Amino acid sequence: MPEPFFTEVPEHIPYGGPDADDALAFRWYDADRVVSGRTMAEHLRPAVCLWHSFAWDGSDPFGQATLDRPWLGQPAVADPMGAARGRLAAAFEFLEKLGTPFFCFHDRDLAPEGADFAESCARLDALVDETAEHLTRTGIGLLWGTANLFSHPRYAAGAATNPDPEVFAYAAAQVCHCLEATHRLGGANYVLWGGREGYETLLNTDLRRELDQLGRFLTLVVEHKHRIGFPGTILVEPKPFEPTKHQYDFDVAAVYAFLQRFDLVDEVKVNIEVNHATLAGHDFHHEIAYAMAAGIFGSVDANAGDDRLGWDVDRFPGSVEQLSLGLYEILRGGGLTTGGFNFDAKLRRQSIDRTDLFRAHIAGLDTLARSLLVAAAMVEDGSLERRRTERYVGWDGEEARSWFAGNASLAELHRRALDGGPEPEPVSGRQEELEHLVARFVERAR
Ligand code: XUL
Ligand code: CO
Repeated sequence: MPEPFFTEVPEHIPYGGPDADDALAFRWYDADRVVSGRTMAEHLRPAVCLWHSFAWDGSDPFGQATLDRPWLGQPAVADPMGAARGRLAAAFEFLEKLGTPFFCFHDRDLAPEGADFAESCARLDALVDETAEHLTRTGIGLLWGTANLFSHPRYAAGAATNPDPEVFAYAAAQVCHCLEATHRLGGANYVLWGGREGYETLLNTDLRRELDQLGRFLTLVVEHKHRIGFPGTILVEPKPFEPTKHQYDFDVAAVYAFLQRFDLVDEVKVNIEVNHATLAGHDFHHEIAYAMAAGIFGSVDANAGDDRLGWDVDRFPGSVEQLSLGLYEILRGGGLTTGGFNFDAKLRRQSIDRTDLFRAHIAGLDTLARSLLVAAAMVEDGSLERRRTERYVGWDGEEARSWFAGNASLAELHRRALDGGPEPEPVSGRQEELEHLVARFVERAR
């Protein structure tokens, strides 16, 4: 076994309860606590992402690396595979100590790109074998795998939507390999986030063609999933922009329309990221509710943003109210199936202590757990549901039901109004009361 990396952290982060003062203890996340018939871990299926936590060095567009990640930088140049193994060992030490049931990765978070495609595959395979050993030893599972189709310069103009078919073919080969790796590791889902599937300017972009390419690409992925017998869910992660000016998977509604056009609604679901919802001008609550209504909800990326920054900071989730409302929709829809809650907990550039990574994840998991308590209480209490249902009670009447079923034409409804049909009476939406009610659940969650 390699030397421990997180030497200031005990073997296991304990559950200390809401009044715990210890920064390295959970106050709300108690993995085995049963809430509405399932344990917290079963409800949330939380996952640590390797990307920003282990494969990012703290550099930003204005400055160099600040974080203590001994497997990046010079060590990665001198001995890329040794460095990658060191990183994987540190990641699993972290996962075991934190006690989360899942992790997730981009292919390039596990293994560095090689001199050619064959070497990249061989490197990934070697690290996947090593990951499989870590999974057997620890009992940790894989929530999802994904291919990084956005960092390498070949993808600057997109992967599936690139004007050059050779890039399309290269990306297809990379996804093929990563999907098989995800399958080998028992992954519950496979994610496609189209970071560069979009455009910088319409002046050089054939929008229609690029969308068709994206549809063809996703269809190939779905076909391959069935060919290899991957039982997991294929997930698309919407995001409106960044890094590209406009991304085709803009929000849940755009993805839903796209899936319908390419006849993929029954094959693909969405991975909804909290801050991507905000960037698209929506509430997280909206994106979850929309996906639920469309029957394409799959999983959550709980990365949060900053209220005043219009870009993606991928930090740990910190708002109980925001997550409670999303979780409320998920629970009233029956809860998660193959999905989970992943988050990056991308640190601020000044958070240079190794232990900061634990603090961020503990805080994020506590936010998720507390939100789960709030959401479960709202579902069990039932008064929000009742009030929503009551608002539509008029539609239970026989006449209204027949209109809904299509048994009235526009002209017949016109005639009905002329013949003295009743003047509708406005009623209060009672929004203040509802918001006050939600506040009560947030206050009382224990
Ligand atoms: C980028 C992002 C990614 C996806 C996976 O904004 O959210 O981490 O979750 O590629
Ligand atoms: Co994400």
